Amino acid sequence: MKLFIKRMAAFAACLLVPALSLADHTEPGEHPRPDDHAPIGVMGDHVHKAGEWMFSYRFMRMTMSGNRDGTDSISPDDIATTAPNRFFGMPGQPPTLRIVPTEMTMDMHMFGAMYAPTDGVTLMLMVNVLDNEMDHITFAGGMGSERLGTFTTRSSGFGDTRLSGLFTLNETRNGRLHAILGIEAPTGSTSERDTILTPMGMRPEVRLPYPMQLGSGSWSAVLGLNQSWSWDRFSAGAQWQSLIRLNENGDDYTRGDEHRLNLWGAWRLADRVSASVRLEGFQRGNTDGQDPMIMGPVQTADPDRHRARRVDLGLGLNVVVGKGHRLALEWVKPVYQNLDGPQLEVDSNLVLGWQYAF
Ligand SMILES: [Cu+2]
Repeated sequence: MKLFIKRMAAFAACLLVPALSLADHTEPGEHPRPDDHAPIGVMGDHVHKAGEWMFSYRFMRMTMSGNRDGTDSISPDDIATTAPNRFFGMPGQPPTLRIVPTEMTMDMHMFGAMYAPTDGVTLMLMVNVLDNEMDHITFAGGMGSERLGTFTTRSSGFGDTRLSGLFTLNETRNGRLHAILGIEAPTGSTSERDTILTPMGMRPEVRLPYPMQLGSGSWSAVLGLNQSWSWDRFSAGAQWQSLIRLNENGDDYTRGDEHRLNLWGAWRLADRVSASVRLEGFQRGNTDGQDPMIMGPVQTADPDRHRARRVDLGLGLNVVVGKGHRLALEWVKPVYQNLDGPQLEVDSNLVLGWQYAF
């Protein structure tokens, strides 16, 4: 799978070079506005004209570092000595969390296709390839602050796949409102395994906790509304999008629903370049039910330690590089995080994207 990811990245790079060289062969006025599309971290923000196609590739790297309980930071030593283990009482389970995640990197390669059968309807398909890595500290035995060692778990492969329709509801000279209606299929694995280090010094291979799994295992509905406005040098948008789980998965649990509210503004700095500012409110619920194969003195194995509420600030750039080609970049940083913890907190999210419409 690592090789596959490298090949896809090389493929994307091969596409970027001709895209950039095309930039010199375009007449003024022949290309669309750079801010016709929202900041690259927003999905389903724009529609296409009848018969138009668009292909896109996004690379997203989310970095998580350090832990939080509510809005307060909590150290690994405090977690290991004070945070209760929900599995305590079962054979070999200590009273507190003796394995503490310290960092996580989530790389997502997102491949998208859009097609508009009519002016009022745009169809969108999104396929993800994920590459996750999580670092941990293992504390020795059932109590105390002595550290036994560290270990890293990894998982990679296809995530869940999303098919949605964007339906224009209202269009005025300066604005457009569309509905987002879709379905997410459970194509991502929920049974990834890797080797861990236990507080007793053993190294078994186990099913990884929920945040390291690649998919939700459930079918989900995608619902949303998107309003965009544009004026001469300025544009703005607002979007609500929710992911609602429709059924319990085959491993006896349902991941929490996700809700996002986005507001953005973009300024055209030049004919082909726009800069953007975005605020996103994000909420994810706890996991309902429990996978009987996931158990251990670690916060990630606890279904009641997944809830997150966050406000993120994003700074972005959109560039039109040639006829139909766009490059975009966005850097996103949380300004508020409230977690059912202890839980790893988001440090930053970087999104790079290429889009080609024809
Ligand atoms: Cu598109």
